[in-house]
Amino acid sequence: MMAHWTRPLGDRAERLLRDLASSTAVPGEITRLFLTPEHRQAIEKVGAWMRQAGMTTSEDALGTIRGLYCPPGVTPADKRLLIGSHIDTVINAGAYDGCFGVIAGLIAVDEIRRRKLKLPFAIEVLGFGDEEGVRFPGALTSSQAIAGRFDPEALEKADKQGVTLADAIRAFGNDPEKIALAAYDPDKVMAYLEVHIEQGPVLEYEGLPLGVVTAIASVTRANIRISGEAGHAGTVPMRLRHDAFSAIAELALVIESVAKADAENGLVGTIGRVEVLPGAINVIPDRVNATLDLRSGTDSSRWKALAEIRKAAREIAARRGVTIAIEPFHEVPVTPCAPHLQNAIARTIAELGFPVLKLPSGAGHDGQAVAHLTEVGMIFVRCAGGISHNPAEHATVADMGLAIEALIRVIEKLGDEERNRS
Ligand code: HGY
Ligand code: MN
Ligand code: MN
Repeated sequence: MMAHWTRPLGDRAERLLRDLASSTAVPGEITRLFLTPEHRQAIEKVGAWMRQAGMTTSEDALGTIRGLYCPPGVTPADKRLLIGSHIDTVINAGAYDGCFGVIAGLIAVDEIRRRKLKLPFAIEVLGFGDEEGVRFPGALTSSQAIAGRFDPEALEKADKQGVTLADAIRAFGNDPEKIALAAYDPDKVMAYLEVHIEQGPVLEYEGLPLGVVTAIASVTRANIRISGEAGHAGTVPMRLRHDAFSAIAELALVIESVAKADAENGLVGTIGRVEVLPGAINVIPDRVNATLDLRSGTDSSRWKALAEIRKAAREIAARRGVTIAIEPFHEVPVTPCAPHLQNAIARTIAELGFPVLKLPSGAGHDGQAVAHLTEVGMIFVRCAGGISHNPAEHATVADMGLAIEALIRVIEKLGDEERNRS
């Protein structure tokens, strides 16, 4: 019965998500990269929904849209609970990754206001714009900024069109000089909560709508640059070739076997992009630019895997007469979720009538950056087939309604904890 009662919350979320999905670079699919016109449109939509939910809105220098709600008796000078996720997407994305966490936050605030729930703190909902890190090298830049951890060197990094982050910020109507103002005072922040689809198959397999996240996996993102020797595809015998593509192909299989060998730590390795040059059908490739995404549930197993991959790369390079450079450009350690937040989420899921499952996140989240500012808690929502970063990504209205009700009840629990503390 409880699930039925929360369904209207999910219906509302679905409507807003469908609207948000239409802010895209490519009609018919969802592609919304950082600091693009479609990102601007999404900010306008989310800002309007936040204001309709009784929040006052602001936008920081990196385009994070913020909605602040002060319950009766609370002022903006008081401590605030942060709730957030991201509204940027990967290419040809699903409609729920990130966006549902922002929509869930604003609907939860509207419900808290409607139910006249008393809280001893303010709530600020944040819609980050660069969690995916698809347009510029690096990721989590907007959530790093609120945590006071933005790296100014990122401003000079360029996208594929050669536009630097600094220029993109200015073209977006903001001022890179003001990024430091985006940072919160840690003493004024209570905690950060993020609701996110699981992006994996576990909750669906266990038949559960919600889960408690224990930690967010560690990640290394690296560029792999290979240099060999171009040659005529018809005249150079195989034994005399220095084929850059054959080298990346061999290294890719090594990465796959290294990851498969450490499934217990949840090690995964992915080569998501390979550029083969010069790219002519009858020329032996002399250059390859590829990307490596390496993740694990422990930092030590990720470092060990990276060392094995580097060792194999040295052997392949020597044998094939090519050079192979593996250049990490983004590293995030394992991010644990705060035990007391896990506990509040677990008690809430049990209250809603479901078994409590605690699980790690293989996907990265803004919480990895916000963890440098405050304690982080995450609620996972079941998604169909565990599919994500794919237009087939889907969460049911029923599960989204339960997730929003759970978020509201966790906020209430944090209010009780805060009152008992003071
Ligand atoms: O790549 C990730 O794990 C996240 O979806 N950005
Ligand atoms: Mn996400
Ligand atoms: Mn994602």
